[in-house]
Amino acid sequence: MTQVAEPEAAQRYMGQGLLRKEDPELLTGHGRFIDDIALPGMAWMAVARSPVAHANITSIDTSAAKQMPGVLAVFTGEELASEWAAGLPCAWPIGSRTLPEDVTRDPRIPDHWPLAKDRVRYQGDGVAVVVADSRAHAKDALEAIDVDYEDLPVVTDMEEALKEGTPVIHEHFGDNEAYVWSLASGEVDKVFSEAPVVVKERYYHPRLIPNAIEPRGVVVQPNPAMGEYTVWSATQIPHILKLLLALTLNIPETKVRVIAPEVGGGFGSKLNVYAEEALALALARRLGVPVKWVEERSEGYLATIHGRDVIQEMEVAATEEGKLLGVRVNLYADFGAYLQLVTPGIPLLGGFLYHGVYDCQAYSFTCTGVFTNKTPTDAYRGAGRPEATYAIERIMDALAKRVGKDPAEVRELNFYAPFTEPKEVVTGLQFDSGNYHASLDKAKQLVGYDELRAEQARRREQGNPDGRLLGIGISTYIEMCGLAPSQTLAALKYGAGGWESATVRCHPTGKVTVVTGTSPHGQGHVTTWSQIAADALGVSPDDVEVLHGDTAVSPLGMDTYGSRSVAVGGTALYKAAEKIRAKARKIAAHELEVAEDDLEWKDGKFQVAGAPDKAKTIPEVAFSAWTAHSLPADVEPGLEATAVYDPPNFTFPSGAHICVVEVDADTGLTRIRKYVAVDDCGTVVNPLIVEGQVHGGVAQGIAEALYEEALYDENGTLVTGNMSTYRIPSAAELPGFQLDRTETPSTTNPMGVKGIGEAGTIAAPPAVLNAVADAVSAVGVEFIDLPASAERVWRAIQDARGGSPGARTVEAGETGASSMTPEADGQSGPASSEGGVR
Ligand code: MCN
Repeated sequence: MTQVAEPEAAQRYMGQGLLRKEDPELLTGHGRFIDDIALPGMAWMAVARSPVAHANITSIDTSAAKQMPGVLAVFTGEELASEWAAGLPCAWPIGSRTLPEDVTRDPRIPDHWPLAKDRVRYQGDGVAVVVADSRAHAKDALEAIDVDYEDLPVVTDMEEALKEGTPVIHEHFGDNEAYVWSLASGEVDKVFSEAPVVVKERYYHPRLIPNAIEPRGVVVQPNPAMGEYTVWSATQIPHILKLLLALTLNIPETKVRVIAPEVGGGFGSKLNVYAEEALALALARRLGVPVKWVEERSEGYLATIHGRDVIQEMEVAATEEGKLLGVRVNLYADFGAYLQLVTPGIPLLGGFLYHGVYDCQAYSFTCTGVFTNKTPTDAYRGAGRPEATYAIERIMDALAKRVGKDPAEVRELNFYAPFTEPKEVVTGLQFDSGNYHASLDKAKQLVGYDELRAEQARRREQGNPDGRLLGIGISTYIEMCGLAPSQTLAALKYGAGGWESATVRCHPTGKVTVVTGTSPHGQGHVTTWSQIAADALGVSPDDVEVLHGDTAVSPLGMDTYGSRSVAVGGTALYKAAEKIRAKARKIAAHELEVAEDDLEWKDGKFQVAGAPDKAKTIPEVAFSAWTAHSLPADVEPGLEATAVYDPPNFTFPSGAHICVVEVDADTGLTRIRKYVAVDDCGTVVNPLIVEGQVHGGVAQGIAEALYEEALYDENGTLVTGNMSTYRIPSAAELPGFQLDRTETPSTTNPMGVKGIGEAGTIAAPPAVLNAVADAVSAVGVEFIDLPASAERVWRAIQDARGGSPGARTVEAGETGASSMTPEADGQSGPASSEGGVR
């Protein structure tokens, strides 16, 4: 366990797997979520949504709906137009970079109103809103709204969308290109033209639908006399939401309070400012009553952002030995119909990392963002980094195959040597610290890599008599989190800062309150923040209360996303505690009648050097600071401090995941036999919570690898619009994971911590796909892409074996998206053997 950087701090709780303080309330049903909120006189909101993907609205008749029982009001987009000072915000308009040859075009940000006014652009676009005395009455009234649509041609395929002559979704832009953004370093063309080995592959990363257990929801309570509003929202970002709702609705920011109560998961999907949040606030203002909306699951599949949906043309140049020379990436990102809060920036989060943990001299990345008639995409766990990791980790296997080496060997050949000081890499980033050999060594050892390869060779020699194909897949990933410093974010045109705040309040009874600007929604900040505070102040974690998620209680915050919270918010807390100790030291010295320098902070208290029985604890000092009976002349009463921390750099967690699969050659069904994850998130605050984060992340990554894919038909109808058609694995489909860690402390912050919240989701998909590809290579399959569903694998095997009636070839680079229906992909035939998959 790495020691806290503060040399005199006693470390007692950091590194311990304390049980989560959050859990008793949640497990006994006492957690208060949005749907638990009921206010006197509260009305319910329901949104009428377009059933078609692209159409002009020629008329909306709400007269019958207004007559329905319990209905208070019905409004169309036109009727609410005066409520908005601005459309729904896109806060990351990304900066323009012009490398090479003028291939950059700044993003076009379309107007995005909470309700469409004259045209709908995706199935689920809101067209009208009902407010009624109950949820059932509001829903019933939706049925009575009569909308006439004049259908327009629909574009769901991002490559089609870019072709000349394709219908344009936002006509005034002239075409469907949202932007082109590029980044280059080194002599890319020269490296590629001279390299003895060039490997090129094309990957499609499917569109994913987030499935947090709690759907989205919002309640707004107006105080008409004061012009004030309290907004409860199932959000990850109460602070950002408050600011942006105030701007969108032209309400003074000081009159809006946002509370994120218990939030049942978000995975990026609640990192947004949604139409329903703006609508509920506008309606509460207009009608003067509290307004509540809670999303239904199938509604959420249309109205909550989707993730991923990118085509990646990935190329690497290398020597005959497999030493990487250059990486060239051409990416197409399907943004759907509008740009949500940070949509344009998501590909950039991967754009700097397509070389992974491998040293190379030339790099080029170009991303073209595309509008289509689909739900907007935005941040979904990993956000850009799973895409980059997938591409580089898949192609490292292809490179290994090409140069005739083991995938582990090629990786080891290309790893950066271990480093403990920041290292500048080809994209200009400064990796904070890393030891990639150590995590792969450990993972190989844990999984029994050499034995598995020997077993694989043996089984192949015998012709795999049981029909089960053994595959081993490696993913040695890196990611970046805790985006900072704020000046760097400015250069990328990110609309907010990268800092975080914490306030520590030491009460006279010895109890401590920590107020944090982070907004946990499952990550356990109450527990880990208590551990950090306890060590820094010499108290028990049980004596620490952590307050979060309410802009009136913690006014200064940048919220929780991008695995930033411990590296930025945890460090802010660490720094606030340092301020407390600095003040407490003065008081303790005064009371003990010694010089400050004579005191040492040891075992959680100030002790007089050489006379340890003369000591003061922080609780004792807090009491003295409260009575203020005998304070030094220059010291104010009270023991409270705030720190706002803007880190000097990102943190770069990394690790090695190895997946072992057996693919049934007759059905295409993949069974994960073993999954080993060795992650390096620097110093660990709470190993139990870190393991939980990896568990959840890996499960999500396996789901992405084997099951999940949002599919649209040619009319732009989401055909995987509910949980029976969009396949989410249950625990039954997942193996036990074997987890371990290496610890390479970050140089970015004094605790040495790096993030862990997204690591599993980033690492797992290529580990699984490399394993499946390795398995089916034994029967001649050259390429397999996401998701490796039983049917897709079965068809690839049939094709490699020379075809079978009705077999559909899966080719390298097939986008596989819009033409496939769930019936055609995994709900029948071979995939029926998937049994428990919902
Ligand atoms: N931690 C630790 N030691 C470390 C790193 C982290 O003990 N070296 C602890 C932290 O103190 C914190 C937890 O692990 O309690 C996660 O910390 P961090 O990596 O900083 O991530 P965030 O708290 O910022 O969470 C965001 C991240 C993201 S981006 C997504 S998406 C995600 C995730 O967390 N969504 C989640 N994990 C989730 N977990 C749940 N249950 N629900 C979600 O929606």
